[in-house]
Amino acid sequence: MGPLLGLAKAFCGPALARSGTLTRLQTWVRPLPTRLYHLDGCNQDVLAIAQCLSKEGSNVVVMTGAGVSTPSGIPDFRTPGSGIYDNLKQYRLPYPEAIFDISYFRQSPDAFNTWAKEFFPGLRYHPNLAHFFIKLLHDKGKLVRLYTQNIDGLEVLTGLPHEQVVHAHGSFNSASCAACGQDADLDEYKQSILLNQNPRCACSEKAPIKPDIVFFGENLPDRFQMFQEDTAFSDFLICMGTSLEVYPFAGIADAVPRKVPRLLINRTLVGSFGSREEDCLLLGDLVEQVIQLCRALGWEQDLFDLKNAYDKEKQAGQ
Ligand code: CNA
Repeated sequence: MGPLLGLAKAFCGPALARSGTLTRLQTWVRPLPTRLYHLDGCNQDVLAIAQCLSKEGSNVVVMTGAGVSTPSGIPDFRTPGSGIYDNLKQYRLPYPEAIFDISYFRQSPDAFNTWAKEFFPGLRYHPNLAHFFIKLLHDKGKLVRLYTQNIDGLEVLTGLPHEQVVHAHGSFNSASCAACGQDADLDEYKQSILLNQNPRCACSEKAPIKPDIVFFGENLPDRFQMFQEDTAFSDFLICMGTSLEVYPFAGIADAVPRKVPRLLINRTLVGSFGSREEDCLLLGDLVEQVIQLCRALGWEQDLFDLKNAYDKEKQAGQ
């Protein structure tokens, strides 16, 4: 076991210590004192940030959350008014997180299946400039890996190679029984969901089938462990569109060495950003901030070229 995994286990408590694997948890057991988080502690000068990324960043680790996909029309969890947690009344859930809770899903899959029908990847939503910025980092030879909490698959639609992405909370690329784990036929599963059915396994428990996304209380995929090596050798971290409230994912931001510059692009200051000398911050709308940063890097045209090529291909395919 690596020292960082040991640390994660020490913080995340008995669930991890018991299983030897990393389990998706809703909150951090021991948050850092809030006085450490301060806007003033961050470099907010976009030109200086671009210069630093140009100069230092040849091994960039990117981490993303639901905020990266809100400009594509997919609501996040926690933005007041539009976030999923504020719009759950129709599902009559006992508590908001139940929609992604494995125990609740086994009893009542309807809420999740209704959500899945609308958000099934590749049907209604398309990548936006924030996703293409990550592809651009890859094209420029700077990206080590993207770690994403998102299950919408939009980052892959940009053409980012699969090996460059870790879907920390799984994806809709496969489906299986929530009880016996038997693989399900993905096309059949998708058709049933689109027809408002609740697909079930033929096993003795007749348990509901779920896509292989990681619910609260389930283990993260083995590939997530790559973050230990990736962060150890990183020279720049970019964190975008996440509240950093779900662990162990959020711990990636703290796993990079202290001398490594960390850039947060988000509407609000989150996690431990502001507590380190090298921390940088671009506060506000993600897409606007990404455009500003690309302009400062001299990459703006490249960014729009990627998006335009995608849009053209999409139109040709219709
Ligand atoms: P969250 O807790 O809802 O946080 C989102 C963050 O992004 C917040 O800090 C927002 O302020 C910020 N944000 C939202 N829109 C913008 C914007 N346009 N510009 C700048 N900042 C913005 O979401 P997290 O990802 O942190 O929560 C973790 C969960 C959410 C993950 O496990 C996901 O599985 C889950 N989720 C995923 C999706 C998806 O796949 N697109 C959608 C909803 C929820």
